[in-house]
Amino acid sequence: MSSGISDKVFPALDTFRIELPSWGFANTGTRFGKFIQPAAATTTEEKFSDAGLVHSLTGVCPTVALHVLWDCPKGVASANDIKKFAEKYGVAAGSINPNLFQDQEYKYGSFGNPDPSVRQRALHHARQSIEIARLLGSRDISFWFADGSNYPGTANIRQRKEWFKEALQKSHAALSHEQRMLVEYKPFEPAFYHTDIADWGMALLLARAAGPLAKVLVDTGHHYPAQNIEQIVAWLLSEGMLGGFHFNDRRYADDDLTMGSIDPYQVFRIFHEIRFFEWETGTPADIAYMVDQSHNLKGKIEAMIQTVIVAQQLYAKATLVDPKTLADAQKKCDLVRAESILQDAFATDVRPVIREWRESKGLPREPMEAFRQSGYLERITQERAARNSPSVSSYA
Ligand code: RM4
Ligand code: MN
Ligand code: MN
Repeated sequence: MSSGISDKVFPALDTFRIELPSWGFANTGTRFGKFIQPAAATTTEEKFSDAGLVHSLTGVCPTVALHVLWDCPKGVASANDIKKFAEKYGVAAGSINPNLFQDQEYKYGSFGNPDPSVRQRALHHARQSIEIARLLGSRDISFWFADGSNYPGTANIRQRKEWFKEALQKSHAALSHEQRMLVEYKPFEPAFYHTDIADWGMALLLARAAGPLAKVLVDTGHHYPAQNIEQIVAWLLSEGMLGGFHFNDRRYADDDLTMGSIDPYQVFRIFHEIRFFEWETGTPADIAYMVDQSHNLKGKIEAMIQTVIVAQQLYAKATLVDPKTLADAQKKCDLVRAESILQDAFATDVRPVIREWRESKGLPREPMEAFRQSGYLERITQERAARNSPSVSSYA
């Protein structure tokens, strides 16, 4: 491997971290059915165990995102158990995701519900989630809302926007200074006529209104087909408002497929915009990279290892873009040269240098192989099969 490549890739991989979602290890499905996996995690502890294993094999996933309703059944009182799991399995609690969509009360919305008592209940849950995050030392509280409506005329869109603003401001007031609030958007589903926070512009306005610790979260699956996500990323960066990502891939809607499985060039272009911003400004972008995937058919742990491997590859490729040469080509409107810089970087096989990087860190050169040889899957399949036969623990 030419030392030119490793000079760029090694330091980038040294800092690249990606957070795994607890729900990615549990049984999930579609609204048409759930296919149970005998090895799926059935408890929060098992999710930590699986996430810890992925981290031990890849070295780049030190935190696991938690969904309050699914992972903190005792609410704030669950924090102690979680600290123990974190200690035992070597992965810390990461972003805390309030659940403002699954309870019956939220049928007509949470922060946007016309009933003030439901809005109050949602706010209480938001504050509890912030408290759980504080107890766990988690920085980010990541809000996603299912709020919206299915039919024209059934919701007061402007009024709901004001309710959202108010509740987000009140939630923001509960944050401590080291914490952040991330506001996620989604154009449709489960609501099919209007979603209260449908796109990045709405999320940006609400985050700005909420307060200085609020930023926008970009879930790559939450866009209309063909939308230019890297442009959204570039704009949010230039506004100082990009807080984090939920990575996944999609073909049609919010498909929650493996990152980079359908359009790896898209993810590469996102990473490139971030690195270009960092080069121009001389400051590292403060972005939480998180995975938000739900593998219904693939083995959960294998799919997660595959995700991490692909994420590293695409990030490593983005480091091969020489920003100075690119800036020069852009300035001169040398279109083919500028475009080729991206294409050449993307076409480079970075797998050998990543193997070298892993070796230099004492990590397995091939994490997937190491997982298959570890015997972990056989062990958990035996341990969990009986518990898994009837259970579906989340609906992500
Ligand atoms: C949503 C969104 C959220 C996730 C839920 C379960 O589509 O992506 O981030 O928490 O699904
Ligand atoms: Mn998401
Ligand atoms: Mn989603």
